[in-house]
Amino acid sequence: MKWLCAGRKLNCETPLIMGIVNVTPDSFSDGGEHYSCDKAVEHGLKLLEQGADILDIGGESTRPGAPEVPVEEELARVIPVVEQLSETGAILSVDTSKPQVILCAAQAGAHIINDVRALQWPGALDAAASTNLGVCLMHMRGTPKNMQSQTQYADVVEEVESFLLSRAQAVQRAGIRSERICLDYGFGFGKTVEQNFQLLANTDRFAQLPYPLLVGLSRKSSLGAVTGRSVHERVVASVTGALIAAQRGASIVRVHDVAATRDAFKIWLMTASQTHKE
Ligand code: 8Y4
Repeated sequence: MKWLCAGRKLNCETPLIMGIVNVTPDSFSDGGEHYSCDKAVEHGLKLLEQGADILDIGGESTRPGAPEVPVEEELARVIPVVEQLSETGAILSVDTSKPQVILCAAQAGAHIINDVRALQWPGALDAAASTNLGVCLMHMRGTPKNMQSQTQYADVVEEVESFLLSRAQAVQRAGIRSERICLDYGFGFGKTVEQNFQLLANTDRFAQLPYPLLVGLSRKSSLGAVTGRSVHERVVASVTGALIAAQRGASIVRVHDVAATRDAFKIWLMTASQTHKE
C-alpha cells in the first residue's frame, strides 16, 4: 500500500516511524518563540538521525484538559519549524485541526495533515482538499477537555471503525483521493484503559481497511495504568506497544522514542527475513 502525500509516495509495506516534535513555548527563555523553534528543529534533526521516516510537528497540546491555542500562536510556533525542517528533505506532518494552519503548513513544505479531529472543524476539510497533502483521520470521543468522561460504547471497535469509514467517505466527497487518506483509532482519546487495549488487540482488523493505519500510544497514560510507571519511565512499554501494533499491521507508529523503536523493528524485520529459510 502507498500513501500519497504532497507528491511523495510513502511505501507502507514495511512499518514507518513517525517521530514526535512538540513546539511549545519555553517560559524560561526571553528569546520567546525563536528559542522554542530552534529547540524543536534540533530535536527533529536528532530524530531523523535516529531513523525517523516522518516527523510530526505539533504546536497545540491535545492532552486532557489542555487550553486551546489561538491560531496566530499556533502558526508562529509551527510554521518556522516546518520551513527549517523542510530543507532536510524529510517527510513532514503537521498536527493541527485549523484551516489556516493547514493552508500555511502546505505552503511551508509540509506533506501530511495529522488531525486528531478528523477534519471536522469548520473549514478544515475544504482547506485540506485545496492542497495535495496526505491526511491522517483520527477517532476521538468528545473534546480534549471532556473526552475522558465520554467512554460509553456498545462496542468500541465497531463504533470507531464506522466513524473512521464515514469520515473517509466525507473526505473523499470533498475531493480528497482515497490514496491520500490514512486512519487512526485514537488510542487514549476518549477510551478507558480496557477499551484502548481492545483497539490495540484489534489492530489487524483496522489494518485490513483499504487505507494505511497509524497508531500512537507512545508514553500514554494507559501504558502507565498497566505498568505503574510515570511518563518518562514508559519507554519499554511504548516500544512494546509500537511493536505489537506494527506486527498486527499498522503502517505507521507515532513515537517519542525513535531510536529504541527502530532497534525493535530491526530485530523483528531481521527475524522475519530469515523465516522459512533452510
Ligand atoms: C505523554 C506524552 C502522555 C504524550 C500523553 C501524550 C495521537 C496524535 C497525539 C495519536 C495521531 C499524546 C497528536 C497525545 N496522539 N495523532 N496526537 N494519533 N494521529 N499524549 O494517537 O501524545 S497527542
